[in-house]
Amino acid sequence: MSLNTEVQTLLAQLGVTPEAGPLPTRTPISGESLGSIAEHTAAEAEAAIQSAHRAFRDWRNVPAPLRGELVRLLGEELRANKAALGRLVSIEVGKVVSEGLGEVQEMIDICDFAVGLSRQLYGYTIASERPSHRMMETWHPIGVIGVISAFNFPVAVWSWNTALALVCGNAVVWKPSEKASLSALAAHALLERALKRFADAGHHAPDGLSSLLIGGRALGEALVDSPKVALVSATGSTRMGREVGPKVAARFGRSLLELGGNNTAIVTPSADLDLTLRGVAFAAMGTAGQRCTTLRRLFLHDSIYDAFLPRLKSAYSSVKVGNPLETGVLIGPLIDDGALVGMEKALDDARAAGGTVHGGAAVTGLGGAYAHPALVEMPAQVGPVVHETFAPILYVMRYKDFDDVLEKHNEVPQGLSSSIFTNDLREAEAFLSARGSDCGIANVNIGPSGAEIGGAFGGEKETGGGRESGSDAWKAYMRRATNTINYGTTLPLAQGVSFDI
Ligand code: UN1
Repeated sequence: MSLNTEVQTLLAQLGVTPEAGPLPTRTPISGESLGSIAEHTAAEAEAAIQSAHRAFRDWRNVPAPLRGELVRLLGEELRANKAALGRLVSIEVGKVVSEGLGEVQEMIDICDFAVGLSRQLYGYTIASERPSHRMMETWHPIGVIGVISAFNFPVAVWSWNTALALVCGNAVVWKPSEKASLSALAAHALLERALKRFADAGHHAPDGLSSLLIGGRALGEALVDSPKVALVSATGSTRMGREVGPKVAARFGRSLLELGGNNTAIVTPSADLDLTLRGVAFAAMGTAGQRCTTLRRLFLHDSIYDAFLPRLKSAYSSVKVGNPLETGVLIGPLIDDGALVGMEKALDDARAAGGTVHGGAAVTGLGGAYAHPALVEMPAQVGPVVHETFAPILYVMRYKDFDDVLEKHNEVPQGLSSSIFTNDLREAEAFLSARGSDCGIANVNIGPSGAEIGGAFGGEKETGGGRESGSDAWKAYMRRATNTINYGTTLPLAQGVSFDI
C-alpha cells in the first residue's frame, strides 16, 4: 500500500474528508504527495476569530467542571483513536512509530490533567489589614486563544493549549504548521466529535468554540493582529517569536512564546556512564534532532571524555536511519530538503570553526531528506554551537572546572532545557540552584527532552519565557481579579489614610 493510500484510509477512519484545494501535502518519508487540500482565506480567519469571540461569551458562563467534561470526552476520543492518529503523525512528519504514538499519549495526558484542573482553578484568600474585610482572588477566562503550532509536535502542542484553554473558559482558533495540515484536521475532527457528544448529552457548546485554520502565514498573522485574540500561544523559531511578541505586545495582548532551544547535558566525573549513554542518545538523536528540547550541547568532563566519546560514537554509527515506520529504525527523515541544507551548512560552519565532524552524511535514495546523526567535537563554544539548528547535530566539548562549565552552559542566548549527569549531590544541587542552569527545565540524570505534561513546559531568554502544560501554566489562559469585601459597617481605608467628608 502506498503511503498516500494509507493516509487516505487513516483520514477516513478518523472521520476527515479534506476538501481539495491548492495546498500541497506530502510525507517526508518518501516525498510522496498526500493530496492537495483547501486553504482558509484571511476573511475566513477573521470570521473564525469573531465567531470564537461570540462562543467565548457563552462558554465563560459554563461551570468549569462541566467545561472539563468536554475535555474528558476529547481524551476519550484520543484514546479510541490513538493508533490511527499516531500513525498519521508518523507519516506526515516522519516520526518513528513509538514517537507518533507518544505524541498522542501526551495529548491524552494533558486532557486528564485539564479535567482535574477544571475543579482546581484556585485563587488565594488573603488576610486583609482592615477589620471585617476579606480579600481573595478570582480567576476568569480571557477570551479567544490563538494557537500557532510547529510541524515537529503537530498535534500535542495544540492539545496542551486547547485542553487548558477550554477548561479555563476560553475559545480557541488554531493555525497549525502547513507541513502538518492533515494531522491537524484529524486532531480537530476528534474535538468536533467530542463537542457533538457533549451537545448530545444535553450540554451547551457554542458554535465556533474551537476552529482550525489551514494554510500559510497570513492566517497566523490574522491571529497576531486581531484585538479579539487575547492570548497568542506560538511555538516555533526565535525569528518567528521576535515578530509575534512585539506585535501582540503593541496591542497589549498576551503572548506565550515557545521558541528555540539549545539544550545541554553536562557529564561529570561521577556520572553513571551506561545511563548517560542512553539518556544522551535519545535526547540528541530522537525525533531526528527535531524537538525544541533536543540535546545539542554536550559537556564532557576531561576525566571521562576519552572513555565516553568512543561509546557515543559507536552508538551514533550503529543507530538505524531510514523509514521511520520500519521496526528497528530510530531516526527518520528531516522534515524537508531545507532542513537538510541547514544541517549541512551547520556542519560546514563547525568545521570552519575548528570542529571535527563524525557522521552527518546525507542518506540518498529513500526519497526524503535523510541524514546520519552527527557528533561534532568542538574546541570551544563558538560558531554554530550557539545557534539552534533543527537537525541531529550534537556538539561535544571538554571541560575541566565545574564552575566554568556552568558559566559556559548559560552563555548561549537560548534557555529551554538542560541536564546534568552526576552522582555527586553537590554538583546536582548546584546545577539546579540559582547559580546553576538558567533554563526553564533543568534535569538530573535524565536528558533534556521528553518532558512529562505535569510540569510547566517552556524556557527563558530567547526561548521566549512562556510556560505551557502542567503546574500552574493554566494561569496564562485566565485573568486574575483581586476582590476586597467589606462585611462591616464602617469604611476603614487601607494604609491608615483618612478622608472624612
Ligand atoms: C517541542 O519540541 O516543541 O519535552 C515540544 C519534550 C516533549 C515536547 C517537545 N514533551 O521533548
